[in-house]
Formats: sequence, C-alpha cells, structure tokens
Amino acid sequence: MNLEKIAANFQLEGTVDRVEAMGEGFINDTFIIYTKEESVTNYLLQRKNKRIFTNVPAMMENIQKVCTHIKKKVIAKNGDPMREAMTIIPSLDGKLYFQDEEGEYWAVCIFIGNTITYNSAKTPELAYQGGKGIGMFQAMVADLNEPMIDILPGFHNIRFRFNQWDAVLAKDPVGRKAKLATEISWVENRREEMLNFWKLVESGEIPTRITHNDTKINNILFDQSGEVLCVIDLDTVLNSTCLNDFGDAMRSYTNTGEEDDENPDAVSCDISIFEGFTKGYLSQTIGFLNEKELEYLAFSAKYITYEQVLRFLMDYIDGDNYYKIKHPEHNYQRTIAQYKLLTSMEEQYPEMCRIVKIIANQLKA
Ligand code: GN1
Ligand code: MG
Repeated sequence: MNLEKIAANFQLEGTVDRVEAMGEGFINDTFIIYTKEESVTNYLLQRKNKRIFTNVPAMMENIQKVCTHIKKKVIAKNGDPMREAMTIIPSLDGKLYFQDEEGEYWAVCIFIGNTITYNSAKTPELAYQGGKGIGMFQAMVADLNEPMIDILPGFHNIRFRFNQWDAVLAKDPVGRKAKLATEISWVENRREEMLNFWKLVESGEIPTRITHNDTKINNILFDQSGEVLCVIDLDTVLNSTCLNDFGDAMRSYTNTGEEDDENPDAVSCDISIFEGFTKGYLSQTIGFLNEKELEYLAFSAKYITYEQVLRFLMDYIDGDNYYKIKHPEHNYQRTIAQYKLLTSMEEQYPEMCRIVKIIANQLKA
C-alpha cells in the first residue's frame, strides 16, 4: 500500500514529505502525514477498520456534526477552533473519506501539534483535567439536537452484549470454553445486576445524550501547561448515556496497572484518581445531569469494566476476531487484568458512591 498515494487523494495544503505510522491502536491504523513546509500543518491519516465500523461514511458524518458544533462553541468562547476542535480534511471529491481500490476507507484530519498525551493518569490533578475534558465535551454537545447515526448498534448496551456472549458460548468455535468455567462464572454471576442498571437506560430514567464512548486518557490532548485542549478519536460518538463515558474513563484512569497487565497484582482501582476525575467531570456536567445519573455515576465504573471483562473474554472464546492481539493468550490476559480491576472497584464501591455524593452536593451548594 502506497501511503503517499492515498494522501494525494485529500485536500491537503503544502507538499507531502513523508508518511509515518503512529501508535498501535487496537482498531484503526494511524499515520502522520508530514508536510515539507514549516508553516503548513501536518495531518493525521487513518485507515478506518471497516470490519468494526461497517458504515464508515455514516461514522464520518457523525464526527463532522460533532466537530462543527464544537468549533462553534470554541469560537464563541474566543478559543482556537483549529486546536481545540478536530478538523476533518475532505477528499478531492469533497467526501469526508476516501475509498481506495481495495475498498479500504481512509480519513484525514489536522494533526494538532505541540500537545501532550498520557497513557495513564498518575495524579489526581491530571485525572481532574481529564474529567474536565470529558465533561466539557459532553457539555458542548449537550445542545446538539441532531441524532447521531447508530453506527455501532448496542455498543455499550449490556443486553446486546449478552446476546453476543450467549451466541459465542453456544458455538465455542475454538473449544476454549471448557477450561474457562471460573472466568465465565465471573460474567454470569453479575448478569442480573448489570441488566438491572441497563433497564434504567431503556426506560429513559437515565437519559440518552451525545457521548464519546472511548474516553481513555490517551484520547485527550493536553497543552504544554497541562490544560485540556481537545478530545480526539471521535469514531464512537453515539447517542448513549453519559455514564458510559464516565465509566470507561474510570476503567482506564484509575487502573494502577496496565489494561492487559501480566501481573494482576499490579492492577487495582486508585480511589484518589476516581475522586480527581469525578471533581473535574462534575464541575462541567452538574448543570445538566439528573438525579438518577448522579446516583449511578459510581456504578458506571463497575458497569464498563464488567463489560470489558465480558468483551475480552468473549473475543478469546470466539478465537480472537475483534481485538488485535500480540500473542495467543492476550485476550485472556486482558480479561484477568480487567477482572482484577472490577473486583477492586467492587471493594471500594461504597466509598466511590460517597465521593460522588459529596462532590455533587458541594457543586450544587
Ligand atoms: C477499543 O479505539 P480503541 O482501540 O481505543 C474499543 C473500545 C475498548 C478498547 C479497549 C470501537 O478502543 O471499546 O474499550 O479498545 N473500541 C471499539 O482498550 O470497539
Ligand atoms: Mg482510541
């Protein structure tokens, strides 16, 4: 695949110098397009994973709606719309993507330079900034009254995940189920508890809003002074509950180890990070979250971590078709690490609820 040739299909300014791979996402492939001119921006090129995103044009439409809306908000507060919002670069024929001869979908946006990213939140202060970032994002799109196209039906919907789970277990395509009785019971023992939460979303008691759905800390760009600049990776913007964003953030931020830590003993939930994030998050969202959302905020950390245990284990049983793996036991290793995190959250759950209450009451006072 000739990346320079792909890049030539977009409305870029300047001259392309080189295209280099960046990071190692589980889902898409990402590259940086460096331009020769100092004065011209660099770009981010992504091959979108069409196996997971089965409707890339719709996904790009969602992203564009959100970016356009956020840009307006940034301009209204005298911010820099080129740095505090993502900018999609259209293809030569004016589409939000380019489809190559092999049917692969590519998209380009401006590379926001001179920023800092983190793979983990080591301090409550950094967690506070991250919480503020996600809270700001949700607050900025709270009045975007256009529904997102549902490009990932059932993404953080545990009822949908149980349907997938039941089907995969019934099939047991690579014969891994027999040795996983204990791990499977981790999922089954909590099925009802998780469904009971989801029923509140289904009934509308917990409302559906525009949400990010992949709120890991490395999806936030910070400026050099440590302030939140911009929330990136908008592939999964969807109509969902805000709690899913909060919970997914807590799954990544509070983990004292790695998502796939080889050593489960290194993994636990750091409650001071939970507190920092919650303070930042609620500072931006207290004005629009309802009582039920506040009541279940802490629960959402358990919910999303549980969902991730289920998804990693399900992919392992399925023969590793969804997540990219680095070795044959990778999805199993991820499952164990995420389960350790879940149990640590369960132990600290009363304290997490107490923290949310105190912060919410302080902000409301
Ligand atoms: C995937 O985009 P990326 O690699 O950050 C996944 C998330 C999982 C995450 C686990 C579309 O996110 O839902 O939580 O991996 N995204 C999709 O690390 O499935
Ligand atoms: Mg990502």
